[in-house]
Amino acid sequence: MKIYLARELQEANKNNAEDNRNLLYQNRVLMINIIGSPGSGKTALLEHTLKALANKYRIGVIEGDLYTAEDAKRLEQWAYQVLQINTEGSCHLEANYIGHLLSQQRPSLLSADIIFIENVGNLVCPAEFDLGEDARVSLLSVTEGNDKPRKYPLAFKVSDATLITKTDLLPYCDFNLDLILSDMQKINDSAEVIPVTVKTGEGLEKWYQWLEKQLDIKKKRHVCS
Ligand SMILES: Nc1nc2c(ncn2[C@@H]2O[C@H](COP(=O)(O)OP(=O)(O)OP(=O)(O)O)[C@@H](O)[C@H]2O)c(=O)[nH]1
Ligand SMILES: [Mg+2]
Repeated sequence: MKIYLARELQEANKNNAEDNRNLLYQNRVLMINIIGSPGSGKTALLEHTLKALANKYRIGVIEGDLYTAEDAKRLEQWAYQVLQINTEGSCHLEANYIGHLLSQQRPSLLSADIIFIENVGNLVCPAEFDLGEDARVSLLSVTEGNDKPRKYPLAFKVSDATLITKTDLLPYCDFNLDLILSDMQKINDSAEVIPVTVKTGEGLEKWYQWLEKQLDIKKKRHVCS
């Protein structure tokens, strides 16, 4: 019975994700779903990204959090709009939450150029739920240890890019970047892996270039259709 319900839930999520994808396509908005463990640096990355790109693009953010709006408050001064979803204890976002927000609660968010979703901090469940995004980005901080790609492969397998965060802490952590890069290659050889730190800004330019490439890909899809 449990297996049956889980399958039904996944099936419904898949349909809702497809509806979201169509809505985003019609409105020419790029949506990026950011996943990673609690504290891996998702909000810090968004703070820097918004600061760097908000004068060039209209950027909306959907913040997924169990109970608080603390991350949303950190971002609102740079964002076109920030919307908070509190899951009340659930460990991931689902496509119907995003669909409800975009089609009913706040359709004006669809006037953004980019919508970032910060998923609930968790390396397991968010990997299982497609939200209808154009691209998924996973974060792995150097403080989390060498074994995470092997222990939580799905998060990296379903990602279009992985950011290795907090690289300023590499001298103090037992983290082997070469080993991680080789494991990532085995799990998903098409995802770009970008080491970054918000402390010095090293690597962020490459991340912004990756984002702009996604905007170009989306634009070309419209031209070709
Ligand atoms: N040294 C260093 N610290 C960082 C970096 N990025 C983030 N941090 C710190 O890591 C902690 C967690 O960062 P957040 O951005 O809040 O992490 P998060 O992934 O959004 O966390 P949750 O939303 O709770 O899942 C904060 O104290 C940040 O200042 C970095 O590049 N270098
Ligand atoms: Mg956060």
